[in-house]
Amino acid sequence: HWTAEEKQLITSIWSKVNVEECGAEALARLLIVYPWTQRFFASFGNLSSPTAITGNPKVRAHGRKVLTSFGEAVKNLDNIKATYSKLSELHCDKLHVDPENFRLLGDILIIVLASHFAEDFTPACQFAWQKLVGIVAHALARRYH
Ligand code: ZNH
Repeated sequence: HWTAEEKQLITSIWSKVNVEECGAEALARLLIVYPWTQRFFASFGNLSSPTAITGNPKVRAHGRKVLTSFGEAVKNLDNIKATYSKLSELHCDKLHVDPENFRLLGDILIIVLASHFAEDFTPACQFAWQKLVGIVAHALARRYH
C-alpha cells in the first residue's frame, strides 16, 4: 500500500520520463550488464557488443514496449497484480523468463531514472520506485508462485 507522498513521487517522475529513450536504455543496459539475458532475444539479431546492442532497432523498440507496459503499473498503483495477470501468464508459461530477470530490470530502471533525473531522484523517491519495481516484479512472477 502507498502513502499519498509515495504516489506523488512516482507520478511526478513518470510524467517526465521519455518512454522511448529510457525504455531503450534500460533494456540495452540489461542485455549488456547481464549478458545471459540475451538468450531471450535471439531473434533480435546482432547483440555482439555494447554498441551493437544500444544501436539495435529491435532492442530499442522492445525497450519502449516494455517501459510503456510498465506505465500501466504507474496508472494502476493499487491494482498491479490484476494489471499484469495476462503478461504474467505470457512470461511464465510461454516465454519462460526466470523471474529473477524482472528484479534485475527493475534495478536497472532505477539506475536509468537516477541518471536522468539526478536531483529529483531523492532517497524518498528511490524508496517509492524501489517498492514499485518490486511489486511489478512480483506481479509478473505471480504465475510461478
Ligand atoms: Zn517482457 C514481451 C512487458 C520484463 C522478456 N514483455 C513483452 C511484452 C510486454 C512485456 C508488454 C509484449 C507482449 C505482447 O506482445 O503481447 N516485460 C514486460 C514488463 C517487464 C518485462 C512490463 C518488466 C517490467 N520481459 C521482461 C524481462 C525479460 C522479458 C526482464 C527477459 C529478460 N518480454 C520478454 C520477451 C518477450 C517479451 C522475450 C517477447 C519478445 C518478442 O517480441 O519476441
